[in-house]
Amino acid sequence: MSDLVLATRHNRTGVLTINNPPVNALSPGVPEGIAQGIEAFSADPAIDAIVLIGGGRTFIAGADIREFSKITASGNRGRGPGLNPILDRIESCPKPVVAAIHGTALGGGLETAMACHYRVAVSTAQLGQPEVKLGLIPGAGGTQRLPRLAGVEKALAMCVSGDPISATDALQAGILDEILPGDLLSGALAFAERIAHNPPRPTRGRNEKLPTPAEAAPLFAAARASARTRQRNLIAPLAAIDAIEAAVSLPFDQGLQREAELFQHCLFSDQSKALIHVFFGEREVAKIPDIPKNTPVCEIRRAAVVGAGTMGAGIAMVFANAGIPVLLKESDATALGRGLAAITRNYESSVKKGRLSQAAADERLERIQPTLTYDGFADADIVVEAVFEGMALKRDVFAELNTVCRPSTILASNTSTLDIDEIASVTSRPEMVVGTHFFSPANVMRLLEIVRAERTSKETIATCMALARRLGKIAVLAGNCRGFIGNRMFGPYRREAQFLVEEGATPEAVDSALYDFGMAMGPLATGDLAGLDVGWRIRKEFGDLTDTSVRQPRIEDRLCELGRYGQKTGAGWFLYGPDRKPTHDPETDRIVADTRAALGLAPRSISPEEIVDRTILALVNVGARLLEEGIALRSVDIDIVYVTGYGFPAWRGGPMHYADSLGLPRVLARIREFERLHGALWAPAPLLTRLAAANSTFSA
Ligand code: 3H9
Repeated sequence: MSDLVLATRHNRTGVLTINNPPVNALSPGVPEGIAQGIEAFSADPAIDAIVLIGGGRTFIAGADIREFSKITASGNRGRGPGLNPILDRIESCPKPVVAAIHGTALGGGLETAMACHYRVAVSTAQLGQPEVKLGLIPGAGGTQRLPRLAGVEKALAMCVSGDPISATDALQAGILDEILPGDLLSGALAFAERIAHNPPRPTRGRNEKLPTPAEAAPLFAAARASARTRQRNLIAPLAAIDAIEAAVSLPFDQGLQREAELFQHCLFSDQSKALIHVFFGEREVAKIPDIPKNTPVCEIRRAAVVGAGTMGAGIAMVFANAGIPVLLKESDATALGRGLAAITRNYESSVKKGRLSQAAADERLERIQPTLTYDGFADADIVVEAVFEGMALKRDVFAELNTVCRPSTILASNTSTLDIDEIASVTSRPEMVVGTHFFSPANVMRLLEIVRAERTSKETIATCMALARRLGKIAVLAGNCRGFIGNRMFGPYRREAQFLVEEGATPEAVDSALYDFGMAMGPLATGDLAGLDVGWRIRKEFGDLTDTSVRQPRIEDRLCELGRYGQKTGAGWFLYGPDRKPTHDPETDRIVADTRAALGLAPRSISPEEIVDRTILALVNVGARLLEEGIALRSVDIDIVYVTGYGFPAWRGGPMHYADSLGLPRVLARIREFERLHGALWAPAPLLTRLAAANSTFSA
């Protein structure tokens, strides 16, 4: 028998322990090992019941996701019957089989557990069918067995959202038979002894919770309507609904057949390839080639934030939410009061929405200590500066922090664009200075760009990467340049959006083309949300407004001159009422028309396809430059920045994956066309030219 599955005996119970660290994925050898174990114990007269349990930290976290890319790369759509014959073997075992669950039973892991006759778990276990998050549906009977155990409504909720549920929830739903206190294996053995002589109860035959097709029809209609709006553009949620519908309308084996067809369709889709790229990418970005895993890190017990504006207040909440006490400093009492009021409102709203208990909210609020002085900063292990975006002010703050903080305190700047080397130069500890660029709202957005300056030490970076994980963030390491990865690319993206308006597109047409492409929001409405004045101030700081060497976008500067900063002033590109929904503003039309006239541009008709290519390929071209300059370590780092911080659709995998999927020769040809029409701003990045010539990809 394979050493991935260990068979042992405990009195008259056979135990199969899966040993495939770290997450006991169903890699080749694991399902076969389980099947062999079941066979052997079935045939053994000294065994009455069988327990299936995970070794290490978890039950089975699902199929081995790496295997999927091998299947799709082989192009073999006629994949064999997969896991089903093995699950069939478990389900038809004449002796009761008990799944004993700790950690997570996800995807194929839950499917395996559901093929067992009983399921017990520890109270901290989580169960789920997360396949949709990978652009897939459960492919080993999950859509057929789950509705039989938990009913159609619960099965729909789990398979369509992909979110895991707690053991308590699973017990109530009928997925679990018992939650065991104490040691899982001992509890499961006792349970197995108790039920050893019960007749096995195959899940496939438990039809009592299945409604008739007519009864279930409204549930499926509602699920489809909700998926179409809440999971816009995604094919897997709808496929999961179709598969669960088959559980209601077809006998079990035909239902399995239907599930297999839908699974295959999803597996070979571009969406699934992109989502799997994002799954591994989110983990890959934590690995920094020149910073080994064993690099020493400092323990972060206390933090401090300077600046209680939108970003500072949000960052203080991030620390408090992770259990880290934090000082929040402002220079004047009114601003501090405003920051604290915003934090309090935020926690109150979470309590009202049922996302947080009152006690937890109080505890978090207590961890945030407001202050008008630097008293207590000497105890902080890290300070995050989040003051106004201007170099002079940042230099003053860092010079002061350098004197009030211990020499071992990490000094981090939340700047979104400014030079970290220059900021570090005013301190006597440049090795402890780093950029930590949070995204707004800081307590919600998952991305954290960690910016490595010339002299930032490996320990400082390793500490910040580890801290990010503790804060629940996905950290991506960026080099030091104007805008780092995210904003350096966002500049040309938004520049092209504005040029398109100057050339003839309406602001609505630009935003809707990109929304339809899958972006969470159009680029112009995004500017209105972030505040157009932010970019304007930066453009002034960098002298862009007077730079005549390249074409400059003009409309947004004009909007700012008129005090139209976006949502916060009620108008920017669009007009905003109390509901904050963008609506058409004739005043913008006038400003656009005046700007076009001043620039001597006659408006032309522009297709949605051109809008997408001009903006998205601008991202790709700068992305290629960032790779060449070493600002981004790998193309996947750029993808993760865009998917987690800029609303780029995960199902397109990020801008660089998207370019790879189009084919780089095609991308280059389009960029060359734009260069011919629009000049030097579109000069293709040399890396792109080289890769396209070799018909290669960014990820290769
Ligand atoms: C499925 O089951 C389809 C079936 O319906 C059909 C079957 C025919 N495979 O996340 P972590 C790696 S689809 C391969 O850092 P955590 C991961 O890349 C699958 N590798 O740990 C990382 O590697 P590295 C449905 C996997 O404690 C390491 O394990 N299941 C898999 O923060 C540690 O991972 C899912 O979608 C895998 N399935 O979180 C579950 N899972 O160290 C996906 C993990 O080299 N997994 N790895 O970077 C998860 O959600 C989380 O990993 C989990 C642990 C919650 C389990």
